[in-house]
Amino acid sequence: MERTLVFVKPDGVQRGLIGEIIVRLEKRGLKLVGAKFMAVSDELAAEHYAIHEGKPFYDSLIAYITSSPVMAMVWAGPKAVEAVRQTMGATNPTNGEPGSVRQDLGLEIGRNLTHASDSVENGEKEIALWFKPEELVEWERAIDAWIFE
Ligand code: IDP
Ligand code: MG
Repeated sequence: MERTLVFVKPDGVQRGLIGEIIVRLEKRGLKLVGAKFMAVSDELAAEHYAIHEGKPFYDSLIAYITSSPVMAMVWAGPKAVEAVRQTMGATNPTNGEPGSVRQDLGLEIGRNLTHASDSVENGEKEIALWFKPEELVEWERAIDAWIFE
């Protein structure tokens, strides 16, 4: 089953929105397979956002993500990468995706509440960067047959 890395960014944690964001992913039918509440080191931030190095927003992005703890999670499901990106919405919250986390709960691109992997390949790389294999849980969910055809 496809997996994706999600984290509730420091603004989501400070605003008390961890639960709200988890509820949306749970209700969608996605399955939680890993979670940890953690501080992000400068090294992890730099590795995770290496692709954005040199961009005008890079320094403020690193400062933002390391400013306060995050809630990191791995979610699984059919087309989990696409489904989670959809639930989170556009990178810029005002780019209009009503019903999405970022549009419903946010206003600014530099305070857009969540991260979600953008491809299956990057998802697996990010999961390996953020989680040790033993931190991921393989489990049977009793309702799976009612969500996964
Ligand atoms: P994504 O999170 O939707 O995948 P990316 O383009 O990968 O978006 O950018 C990573 C993160 O960098 C964004 O979620 C946002 O926090 C921040 N970011 C991207 N573009 C800008 C910008 O133009 N100004 C400020 N922050 C930005
Ligand atoms: Mg991205």
